[in-house]
Parts: sequence; C-alpha cells; structure tokens
Amino acid sequence: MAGEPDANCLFCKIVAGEVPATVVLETETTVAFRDINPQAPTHVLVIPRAHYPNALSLATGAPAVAADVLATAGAVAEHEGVADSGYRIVLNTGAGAGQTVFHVHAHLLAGRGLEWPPG
Ligand code: DGP
Repeated sequence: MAGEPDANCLFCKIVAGEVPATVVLETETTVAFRDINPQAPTHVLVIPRAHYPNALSLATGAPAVAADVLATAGAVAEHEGVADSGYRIVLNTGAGAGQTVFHVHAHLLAGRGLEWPPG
C-alpha cells in the first residue's frame, strides 16, 4: 500500500539500512544517496522514506513530502557545490520513460554539460 514499507522494494531496503548505500543527506522524511551507476559527476538519488511508486502517487498521497524531496535535492546541490553552476532534477515515471525502481526517486544530475532535450 502506498506510504507503507514494501518488503520487495530495493529503496525501502536502503531506507531500512538492509541494503548499503552511500548516503549524502538525510532528513526526517527523505534520504539522498549516490546512484550506483552514475550518469554525471554528481548523480544523487533523493527518495521519500515512505514507499510511493511514482511522483504522482507521492504528490497526491503526501504532498508535503513531495516538497521535502525537492528541498532535499536543493540541499544536496548546495552540499555538492553545484547549486550555482546548475543541475537537473529528473523523475522518470513509468517503464516507458526508463523508470526501473518503483519507489519514487528524484535524480539530481550535475557536473557536466546537460543536453536539452534529454535523450
Ligand atoms: P530509474 O531508471 O529512474 O528507475 O533509476 C533507478 C536508479 O537507481 C538507476 O540510476 C540506478 C540506481 N540504482 C539501482 N540499484 C541501486 C542500488 O542498489 N543502489 C544505488 N545506490 N542505486 C541503485
């Protein structure tokens, strides 16, 4: 159920400390950790601690936490020293858009030229 831990979810296991991750920042409601397969010099994933499969379910089920995810991404950008040079926040939504982990996560990408439109 949305909002409840999912025993089969990789990112719920990272939140629980059952799967290791390189954590960059944590708040009461969010965790930010480095992507295992970085696509840019800075590539950090920001997730809510609670399990929501995608951005829309988070925005409708826990809108304050959706705002927390964005605020944490901004704090990570400051922490990584990329806030002034610019960064991209990506929320892949649905398998057709490349979502592979169905616990909503914001990709924070920075540190290289970022093309527009994205591939
Ligand atoms: P997406 O394709 O938007 O669902 O992104 C999922 C991301 O999760 C992908 O960039 C790789 C990352 N990822 C997958 N498994 C792990 C893991 O076990 N640890 C970490 N840190 N990242 C992972």
